[in-house]
Amino acid sequence: MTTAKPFIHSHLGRGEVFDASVQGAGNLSSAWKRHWDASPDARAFHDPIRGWMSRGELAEASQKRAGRLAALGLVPGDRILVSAESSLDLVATYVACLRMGLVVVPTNTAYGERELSHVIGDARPRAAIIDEASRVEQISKINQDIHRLSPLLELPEGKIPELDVAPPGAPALICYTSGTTGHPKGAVLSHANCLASAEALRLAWKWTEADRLLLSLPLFHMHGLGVGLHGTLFTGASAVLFPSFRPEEILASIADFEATLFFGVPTMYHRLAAHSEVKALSGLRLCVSGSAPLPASLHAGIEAVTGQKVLERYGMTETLMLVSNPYAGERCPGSVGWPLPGVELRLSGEPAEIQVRGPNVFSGYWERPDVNALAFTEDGWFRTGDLGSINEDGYVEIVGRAKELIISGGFNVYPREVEDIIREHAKIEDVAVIGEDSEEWGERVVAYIVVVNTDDHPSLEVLREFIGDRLAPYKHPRILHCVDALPRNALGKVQKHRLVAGAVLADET
Ligand code: MLC
Ligand code: AMP
Repeated sequence: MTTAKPFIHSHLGRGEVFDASVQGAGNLSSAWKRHWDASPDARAFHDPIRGWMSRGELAEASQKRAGRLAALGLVPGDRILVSAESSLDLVATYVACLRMGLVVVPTNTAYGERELSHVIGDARPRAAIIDEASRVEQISKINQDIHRLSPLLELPEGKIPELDVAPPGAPALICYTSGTTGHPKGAVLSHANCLASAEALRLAWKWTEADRLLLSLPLFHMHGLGVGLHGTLFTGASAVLFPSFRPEEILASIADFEATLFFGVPTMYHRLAAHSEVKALSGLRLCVSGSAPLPASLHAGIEAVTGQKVLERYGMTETLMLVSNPYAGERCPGSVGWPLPGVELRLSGEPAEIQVRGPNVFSGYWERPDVNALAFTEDGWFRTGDLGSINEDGYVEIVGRAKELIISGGFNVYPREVEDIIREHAKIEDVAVIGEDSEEWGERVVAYIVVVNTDDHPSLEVLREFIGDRLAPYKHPRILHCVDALPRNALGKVQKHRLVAGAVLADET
C-alpha cells in the first residue's frame, strides 16, 4: 500500500512561495554572487588561523584560484576530489571549483587507502585538494596522474576562465555513499538540486544574512557542506569555521562571535549537554540536529537546562534536506517534522518506506544505471530505505531502516564492508556486524565472530590492528563478541535481530 497523504502543515509563512529555481539563478555561485556584489565588505567566513574573510575577498580569492586551476588544464565537468579539514582556504578553493564548473567529490579525511582507491577509481578525478602529507603519498600511490594540491592552491596565476555559468542541471557534487546496498556509489547532485534545498532551508528556518553559524561539522559530508556551507553562502550569512568539534570552544564562541546558529549531529548535542557551560546555548536563535535520530530525552534535557528546543530535521546525501520540524510551530521530540518546501513525501509498503520526490532529489548515481533502476520506483519516487510513519499531529517519524546501515556519531558504517574485511582473518570462520545502541554515539559498531578454533580467538585490539587502515577508524568495531554460531534462517541468511545485546548465543569475550 502507498500512502501519499497531503500534509496538513507547511513551512511557508503567509505570502511566501517556494521558487525552486531561485529566480532563475541557474547555478550555485550565481546565487552566492548576488550577496558578494551587494555588500563586498560584509563578513563571510572566519577560521582560527586567518580570522575573518569578507564576501569581496572570497569573490576575489575564488576568481583567482579558478584561474590557477584552469591553468592546470582543468575544464568544466572535470572531477576534483576534496578531502581536507575546514579552513578559509578550503572554502575559497571549493567556491573556485564550483564557479568554473568543476565537479567536487568530497571525501572523508579518515578514509584509508582502500576506501580512497575506490572513490578515485570510480570518479576518476583529475586533481585532489588535500591537506596531509600522508594523503599526498596515498594518492600518488593510487594514481600518479592526479594533480595533488593543497587548499591554499599554491600554483602560478592563470587566465580566469568563464565563471558562474554552469547550467542548472550540471553536476556540482559527486558524494560517495552506500545508499541501500553495501558498495559506495557516487550520488550526483546538480546545481539545481543544491539550490532548491538551500532555498527550502532559507524559508523554513528563516535564515537571513544577519545570521552567524558556528560550523564545526566537517565539510566533506552533506550536513556540513550542503546545509551549513551552502546555506551560509546562499543566504549571505556568515559562518565561523572550526577544524574539529570541541564543546567548550563552541559554547564560548556563542558570545565571542555573537553567533545565532549551531548545527550538529546528536553526538555533538550529547557532549554539549554534558558540559558545565551548556547554558550558553540559550544565546542562539536556532540549534538544529540531524544525520541521526536525536533521542527525545536528550532534546528534553537540553530544553530543561537552556530553554533551547533543538530543531530536528531529516535528510540524505542523495536528496539533501527532506523534512524538518517547524521554526515557528511546535517542535515535536522524536519526530522529524514536516516535508520541506518543494519536497513530496509518501509512505509505501509494509513496513512503510519513506519515498520522496522534488527538485532537491538527485537524478542518480554516477555511471550506475543498474543501481539507479532500483533506487527509484517506476513512477519516479526515490526510495530512501528509511521506514516511517506519520503521527496523529501530521509529523513524520522515522521508525527504522530497511537498509543495513549503522550511524555512529553521524558517520555511516555499512556492516557488509566491515564483515568483508574481518572475514579475511585466518582465525575467523564467520562474522556478523551490527549497530548497538549507545547514548553518546547513537549506535556503536559491534562484531560477532565465530572462530575456527575455539581455544584461540583474537581480542578486539588484535582485530582492530588487523583491520588497520583498510577501513577508516570510525568503522572499526568497538565491541567484540565471540559466539558458537551465528543464528541463520532456513535459507542460511544471518538473523541479525537475534544478535541484539542480551540475545548473545554463547560466551562473550
Ligand atoms: C570519531 N571517532 C568515531 C567517530 N568520530 N568513532 C565512531 N563514530 C564516529 N562518528 C573515533 C575516531 O576514529 C577516534 O578513534 C576517536 O573517535 C577520536 O577521534 P576524533 O576525531 O577526536 O573524534 P571526535 O572529534 O570526538 O569526533 C566525534 C564527532 C565526529 C561527533 C565530532 O564524528 C563528527 O564530526 N561527526 C559528524 C559526522 C557528519 O558530519 N555527518 C553528516 C553526514 S551527512 P580511535 O580508535 O582512533 O581513538 C548525512 C545527511 C544528513 O547524514 O541528514 O545530514
Ligand atoms: P547519509 O547517507 O550519510 O546522507 O545518511 C542519510 C541517512 O541518515 C538517512 O537515510 C537516515 O537513515 C539518517 N538520518 C538523517 N537524519 C536523520 C534524523 N533526523 N533521524 C533519523 N535518521 C536520520
